[in-house]
Amino acid sequence: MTLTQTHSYKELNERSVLSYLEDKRLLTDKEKASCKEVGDGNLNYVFIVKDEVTGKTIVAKQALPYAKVVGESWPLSLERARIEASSLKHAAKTVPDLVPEVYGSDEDYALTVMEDLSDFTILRKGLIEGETYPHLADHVGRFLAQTLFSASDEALGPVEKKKLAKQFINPDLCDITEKLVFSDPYYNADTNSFPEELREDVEALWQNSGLKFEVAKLKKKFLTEGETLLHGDLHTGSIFVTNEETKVIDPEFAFFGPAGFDAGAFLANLFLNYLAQNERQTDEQKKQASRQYLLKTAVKTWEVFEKQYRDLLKKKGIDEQSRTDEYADYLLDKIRTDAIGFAGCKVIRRIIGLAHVEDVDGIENEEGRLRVQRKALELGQELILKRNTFTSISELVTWIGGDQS
Ligand code: SR1
Ligand code: MG
Repeated sequence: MTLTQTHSYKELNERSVLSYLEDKRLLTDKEKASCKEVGDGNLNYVFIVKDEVTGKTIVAKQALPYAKVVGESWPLSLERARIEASSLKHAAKTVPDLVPEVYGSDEDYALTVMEDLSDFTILRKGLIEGETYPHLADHVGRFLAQTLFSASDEALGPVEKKKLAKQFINPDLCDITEKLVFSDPYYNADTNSFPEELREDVEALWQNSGLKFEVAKLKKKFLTEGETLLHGDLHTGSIFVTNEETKVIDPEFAFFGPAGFDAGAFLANLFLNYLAQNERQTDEQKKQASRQYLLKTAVKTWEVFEKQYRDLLKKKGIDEQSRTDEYADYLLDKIRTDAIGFAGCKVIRRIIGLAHVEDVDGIENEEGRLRVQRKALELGQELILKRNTFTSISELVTWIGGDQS
């Protein structure tokens, strides 16, 4: 449901969002409701609203016309709210259980009203605590297979795919990724942020022309290979979990890009947590258990993704050419190789670039934190440089487990 198109944009607050929702009949009575702004991301307001009459809670997410993490000096198009709502609705066609339900969206207000997931935990926070989630790999593997296949040329045919791709042109948010993931970490950019103690390691990376050439190739893929509709920012802060359920949120970076990009982001964040656990967890047994869980999750996610993607190609591939085993082998090799390279870029950006991750930055012991940051820089570079040498994610993970302990 599109709520309305009659107003122009106004930044909402905890009071005005209640009036808005009452006006749109998404709230019984604004005087009998409570609201809290809980957005801890980089770009948006997130209001949790409780209707005290029905007892129901909903989320109202509003995009700001600038990047909250930087300030008004970094303007951003509000189009991303429409893109996020459209992406959630698109994903709901194939994986309705894995995304929050959208109750309404308003392009003028850059607002999406959706299911409240307050009973869930942000995966990043859970993993930092050393929690494990039995269905995570199955769910993320299925999310990747279904969403990536459903918007591909092989599923839709080239004409329908291009019509869909037109709705997801997302220049501002792609520009953020292009800069923060593929460009800025590789030179002395103003946006970079890393401790002085890492300068030597970072400068060595800046001087590694072989690495920078490989990153340039991955950047070119990101810029030009519109293979399918991506989530665009699939880190562990974009996933909500319980023991039973998984919900992928926040697809405001959605666009048509290289199919390996989302898997790469997810793998990178598992690997960063894996490295961080070495310093976070003092109980040796618990440390090994959570690190094993992270590596197993990486492997299983890929296995689930690959199996389901192959099945989809075979059963739903639009033409004979896309249904052969040879073609599936070719495509999945490409997606895996790209995903490993993108994972490397995602690991490096979280150490050198503007936006870091709590898994690493929250390590209180400074020496321990620096050890993890150095290992992450090493791992990121190896993932990029060796991405063509791994024939499976299982092989990659065995190498990580042996080499990066
Ligand atoms: C300016 S936004 C910084 C980062 O936050 C988002 O989650 C994306 O990862 C983006 O790169
Ligand atoms: Mg986000």
